[in-house]
Amino acid sequence: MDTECMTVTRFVLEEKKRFFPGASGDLTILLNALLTAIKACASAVRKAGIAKLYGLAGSSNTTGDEQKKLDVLANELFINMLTSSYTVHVMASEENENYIEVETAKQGNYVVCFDPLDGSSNIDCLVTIGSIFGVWKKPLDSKEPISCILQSGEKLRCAGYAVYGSACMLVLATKNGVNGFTYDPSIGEFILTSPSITIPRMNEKRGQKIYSINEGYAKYWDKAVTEYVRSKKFPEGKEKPWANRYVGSMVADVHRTLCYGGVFMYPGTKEAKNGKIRLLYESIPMSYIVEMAGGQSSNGHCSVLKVQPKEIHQRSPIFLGYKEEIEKIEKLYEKYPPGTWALED
Ligand code: AHM
Ligand code: MG
Repeated sequence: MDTECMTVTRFVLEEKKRFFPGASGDLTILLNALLTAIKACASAVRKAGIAKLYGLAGSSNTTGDEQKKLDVLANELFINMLTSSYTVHVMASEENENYIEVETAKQGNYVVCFDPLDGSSNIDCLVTIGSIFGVWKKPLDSKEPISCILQSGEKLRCAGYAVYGSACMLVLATKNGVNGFTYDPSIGEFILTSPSITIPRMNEKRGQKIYSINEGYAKYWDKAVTEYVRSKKFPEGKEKPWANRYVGSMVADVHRTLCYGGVFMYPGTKEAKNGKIRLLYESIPMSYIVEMAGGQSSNGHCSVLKVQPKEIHQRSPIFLGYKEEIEKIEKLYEKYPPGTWALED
């Protein structure tokens, strides 16, 4: 056993000492609260079948206790752990229509937006799911909770995701870099296993040629996306076609993109002009992580981090992965602006 192991708590504390020696330590406490929620989610995901956490919420078990669906449980864990950390002012969750303001006695100076359990359609069939979060500082001049929530990705302090896959990994990004910690259930700790993660370069050996998109919606794609995907399937000359991988859990698809390279896309379509992925607690944190790891994000026009959110549950088209490929997509959107459809009705 490694008696010198770098746990995520130790890592965060050491980062604080190195880069922010005068800081209050509140962000460290906040991250610890998130870790507790994530560990509890990881444990619930592992035993969901036997604990009867699958399916719809609202049913009762034999002793009359109310049983909570996995995503309801995850949401309560995130809200309760963050509230009791005394570091959060206001939060927003995919599961709550409105923002959640922490009671005055427990308020702190941070703002957290999260998707407690992303990939819900994959829960019941045991495919990888995850949790996503972004952490901002409460702006000094903001009086209204909503203006604390509606901040762009350029103002993020840190972001991360937990992937509940064949192992559980926490990927944490700050402006000092991106690091991956694998959960060791035998000691209940996340251990640094992937230090200083960078997205591979397309032409380097570990950089794979993978495009990731729900091809089932091809009928509704615009011309830019249609042209781009066609160029991956039918490349010119001797170039080989790219592989297609699509899990349908953003955390899993983005994690693969970070590890192997490629391009992940959830574009706007004729049916859903802004796509499906939510800006504040899905697109922005994931884009921040990918950009901090040397990749690029875009909404088809500019980096997702530059977009000023206007609503809590706002959706946005998203493209992320290899920089040069995202640039190609943006060029295609210049040629075929959004709303230029590939197929007539
Ligand atoms: P959810 O937050 O309701 O789980 O939806 C978000 C998920 C993403 O994880 C994933 O990328 C996307 O939905 C898949 O959607 P689709 O089935 O339309 O391809
Ligand atoms: Mg989600």
